[in-house]
Formats: sequence, structure tokens, C-alpha cells
Amino acid sequence: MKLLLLCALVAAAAAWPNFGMMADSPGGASDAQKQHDVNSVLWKVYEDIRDPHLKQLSETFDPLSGHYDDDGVSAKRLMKELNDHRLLKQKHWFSLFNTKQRQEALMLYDVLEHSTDWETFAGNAAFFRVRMNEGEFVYAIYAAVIHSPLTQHVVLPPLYEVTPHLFTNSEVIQEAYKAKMTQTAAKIKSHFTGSKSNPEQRVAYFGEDIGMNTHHVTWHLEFPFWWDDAHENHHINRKGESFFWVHHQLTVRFDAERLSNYLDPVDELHWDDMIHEGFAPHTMYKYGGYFPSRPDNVNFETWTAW
Ligand SMILES: [Cu+2]
Repeated sequence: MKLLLLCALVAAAAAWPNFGMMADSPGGASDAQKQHDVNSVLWKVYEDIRDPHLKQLSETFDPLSGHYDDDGVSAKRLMKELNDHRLLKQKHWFSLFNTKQRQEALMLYDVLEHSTDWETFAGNAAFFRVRMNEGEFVYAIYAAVIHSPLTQHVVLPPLYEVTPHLFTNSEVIQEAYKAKMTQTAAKIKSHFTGSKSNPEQRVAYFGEDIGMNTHHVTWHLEFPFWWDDAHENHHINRKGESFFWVHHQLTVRFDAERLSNYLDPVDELHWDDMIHEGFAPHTMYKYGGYFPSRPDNVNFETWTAW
């Protein structure tokens, strides 16, 4: 009976096309290899590549010699930017809402998305990891792994492991640096932003929840606002409906949490009205200092500094 069960399992495994070690094409990379490469390219992303194979690829791979379904147009475009020294340098802050920085990240996304085999995908990832801004690189890799057919079975590490400074406050990061530098094991207690005298502090546990924020950013990577069906070669279904639904879920849950903590639901937002509640995120860029904070009682304004 046991043997019969074993045979059935083996048969099921053989019949299931993606049971473990499915390659893109005969002789192509296995899912395990792809997972290994994605983990390795994101490992300590602000430091040198540790994986010997990827390190070698970063020195020897030529993006113009890869295999693409767009005739290498994206690769040529990004290589020209790189060779003309127009790309954002490393160790500089990155924001998706800075138009030029987003365009650069999406240029790399395009190169990866149009790569048709793993050699090309991994080669480009390694090559540009050591040449492009780290924030742009991480964004492009996450978007590409989520949307490329080559990485359908790759699981991305949660973003709070790769860019923890964007998910917890700077006090925690400083404590972690100290523990690392002094090689002392430490238990670090995270405190929410704001002072206890501010009633909004009562729901900080919700707005500053690391898991929920990771879910939120991952949702936005699945349904990017910059997505253009014609350009990206495929259609994402019901983007607007999904956007409304997921944000409605978040806001009604926030209101429910507020009511449970003796706070009024969130007020409507009016462009011509003052924002009464200030906010100090206590979050920092890896490079580039602290996130700006907003004082109490300010008016909306268009910020053109970028
Ligand atoms: Cu959102």
C-alpha cells in the first residue's frame, strides 16, 4: 500500500509541470538556480556581490549580447545612458516619485522584462547591480521578478529584509548598526513615532505595521501605476477596480481601528483646506538623510524641488 502511494506521488510529481526543477527550456536554468540567483543578487545590496558566479557575471556579461524579445532595444537604451554617464550614481537616495529616477529604474525593468532566457536575466541583474543606483536596482528587480514569465516560481524576499531602513524608524537602525559594529547581540525594541500626548499615537501600531506596509508596497508592485499595456506587452486585468478595492479595505480598517481607540474616523481631504495633523516619519534613506517631516497646520502645495 505504501509503495502504491509512493508510485502515485512520483507519477503526480512527474505530471505536474512545475514540480521543483522546471527549466525555461531544455538546458535552461532550474527554478532552484533562479531562486538562488535572485536571493544572491539582493543579498546585502549596498555591498559587493558575494556570490562568485554573479560576481563574475557582473564583470564579464555584456548586456548587448543578451537574448531579448525587443531586438535588444531596451538594453541599447540603458547602455547608452550608462556610457554617457547620465544615470543616478550609487549611494544616493532614490524615490519612485522622482520622474528621472523612476525612468531609470524602469529602463532596467524593461531590459529584464524583455530578457528571454535566464543567462540574460541574471547577467543583466549582476551587471547593473554594480553600476546603477541601489534603490533603482532593487525596484527594477522586484518589478521584473513579479512580472517576468521567467521568474514565475521565484519567491522574493520581503522588502523589509532588503531595505529595512524604509520600514522601521531610524532609532532602530542606529541600534542595529551599533550592535553589529560592537559585535554584541542585541534585542531592539521598536517604538512608534510621535509622543504619547498625541492621540494619533494610539493608532500608530496600524499605520506603522511592518507587515501591512510590506503588503501595501508589494501590491503596488503587482499593479504599478506606471504600467502601460502597449509598452509592457501584456494586459493586467482590472487595475482600477483592484486599486479602489484594496485602498478601500485599508482605509475602512484604519477607521475601524480609530473608532476602537476613541478617535474620530479620518476627515475628508480638501485641497484648499489646511492639514492640521503633522507627521514625523522617523524613517531614513540608506543614503541621503531623514525623510522630511510635515509640521502641524500646513496648506497643500506643489513641491517642485524635484
Ligand atoms: Cu496604496
